Amino acid sequence: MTTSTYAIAIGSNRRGRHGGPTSEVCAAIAALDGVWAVAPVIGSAPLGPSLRRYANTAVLLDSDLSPPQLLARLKAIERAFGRRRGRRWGSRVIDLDIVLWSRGCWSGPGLTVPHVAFRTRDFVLRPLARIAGGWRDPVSGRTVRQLHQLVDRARPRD
Ligand code: PH2
Ligand code: MG
Ligand code: MG
Repeated sequence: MTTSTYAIAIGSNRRGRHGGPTSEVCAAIAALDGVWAVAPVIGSAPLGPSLRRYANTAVLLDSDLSPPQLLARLKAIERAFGRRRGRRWGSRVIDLDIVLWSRGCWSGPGLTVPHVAFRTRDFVLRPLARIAGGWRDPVSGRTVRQLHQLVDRARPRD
């Protein structure tokens, strides 16, 4: 496959061998190939059962990999960082999610692109809007900036 661009959301709310969540996020960015834009790292209140706050950011990268090939690479990095599969949404050293792909939509076993829930998540959209505000979601037709404005208006402040 020829080169395409991906938006990847990154999150951590657990210490790992690199340090606290922000250090884990930065180490994960360094482990990714083809990164050409990095959003500021934000702190965010946990969505779901975990009690620990998250460090979140987003990056843009260019890759020759197909979405399932890139997903396999992201999972390998998660494993190398000591991520364990456990309770859904349990605390994690690192989480790497494919959010958008420059070729549009992909659907296969265990992977849907665009990410099924990114449109309602402030912790994905706020960083992503800083580096890809004009990227248009092929499903809703809204840009990342517009999607972020919609969730930001409804967001409880933390
Ligand atoms: N990721 C989750 C569940 N909840 N909450 C925040 N604030 N940030 C995350 O990255 C996050 C979450 C599942 O991937
Ligand atoms: Mg996630
Ligand atoms: Mg994930």
